[in-house]
Amino acid sequence: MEFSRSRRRRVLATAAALITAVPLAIVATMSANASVPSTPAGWTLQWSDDFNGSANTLPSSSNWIFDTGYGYPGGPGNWGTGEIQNYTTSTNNIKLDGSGNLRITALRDGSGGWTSSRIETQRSNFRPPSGGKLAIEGRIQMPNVTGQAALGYWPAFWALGSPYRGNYWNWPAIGEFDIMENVNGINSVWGVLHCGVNPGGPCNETTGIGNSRACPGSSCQSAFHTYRFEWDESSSPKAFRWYVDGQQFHSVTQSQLDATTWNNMTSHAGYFILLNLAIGGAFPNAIAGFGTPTSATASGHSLLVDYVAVWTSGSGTTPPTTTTTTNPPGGSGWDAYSDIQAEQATTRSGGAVESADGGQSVTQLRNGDSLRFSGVRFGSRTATQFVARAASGVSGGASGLVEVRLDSPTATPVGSFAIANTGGWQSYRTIPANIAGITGTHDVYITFTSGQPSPYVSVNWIRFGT
Ligand SMILES: [Ca+2]
Repeated sequence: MEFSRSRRRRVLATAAALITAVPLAIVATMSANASVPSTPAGWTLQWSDDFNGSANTLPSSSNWIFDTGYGYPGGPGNWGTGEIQNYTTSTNNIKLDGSGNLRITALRDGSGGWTSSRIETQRSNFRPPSGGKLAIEGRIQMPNVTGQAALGYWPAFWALGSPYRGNYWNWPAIGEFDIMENVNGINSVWGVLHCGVNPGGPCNETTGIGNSRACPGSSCQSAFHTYRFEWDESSSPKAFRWYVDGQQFHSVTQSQLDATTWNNMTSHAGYFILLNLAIGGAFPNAIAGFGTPTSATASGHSLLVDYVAVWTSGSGTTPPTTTTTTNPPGGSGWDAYSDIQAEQATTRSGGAVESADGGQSVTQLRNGDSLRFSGVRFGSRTATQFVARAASGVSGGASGLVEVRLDSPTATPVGSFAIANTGGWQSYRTIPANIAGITGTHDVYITFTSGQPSPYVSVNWIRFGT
């Protein structure tokens, strides 16, 4: 989704001329709702959304985060791509159609500005089990508009590495899988890997390593097609593969990339999935050869998504190992306003318990690790501060986030702080962070997110303040 693909201009200059009209009857037939396919033997359904809600309602906020405006807070402007639209949560731009589909619509307002929508999964840990496979699949009809009226339309179904969330400046090292992209109403699907460094690097940024092809049978615009991405850790070499309607059209293998690049995008907690309909930006401009949209671009066309589903196969376990204890002893939960010892976490995923800082700490925590404390009592007072006793000896200018989430390891963090080298692994500091107000009793998850794979923090204890 990111940045320009100017090298493709030559390949596609004649593609638009090949698009032919499709009878409306076929469109109606192909628009019929399907369901998430049954799970094949050997696979496990990890997550899905069939978009089966009532007409004119928003998609589930349990499944999706709504991205709004012109960029992430603190992130690059125009979402890093030059796209011009304002993303909203209006049902004029995003809604369920009542027939089992999500509908994202791009609209031009009276002053020439555009609105549209973009969503991303709450979950950000989609990855294969060790030695297994991950499949991300969506059944999608691109906006049914072609030619001059389609200039600037840029629908996308894609995934970003979880460390991007909350950081926004670690692209492309954290990895990006473009499962389906399309611009300007051309009958073509692009599949692209972004990785490494920008510009240039092993993924030839900002172009990425990509391929494209026409949709099988009916055009991409006139009918639903199934777009699928697989991450295969069972093959040798390990591989990424892209499919449309079951036909593979692109692959990238581990042997094409250096070990650091591969590890940086495959060793973190996993990926989150995005759906959006952009207007304008580097990619459609490069393919058109001029700025888009234009006065000929037609308002009101929609990206339709029947379902998105994620499966895994393989029985391997995903590191890090998880340790579950019965802490706190007696099961009575913790007082949020007293020290909560990290090594007593109800569930510890990653790290190691070692003597440190006059007691015990969970040391060597890295991206994707977490600590869960079951039943932390905040009571009727409102906690507005999070404090952690932490140390870091990470080298090379690396850093990471220590995040607080409530009741789910994938909930949006209520607060966080960044930590870099504190002067050594034994140099503990008491570090505060502001948090959204908390009352009541919650399972508290401390999650660790970084754009690099090395351990970057040890934690002795945490507590909350008012
Ligand atoms: Ca559906």
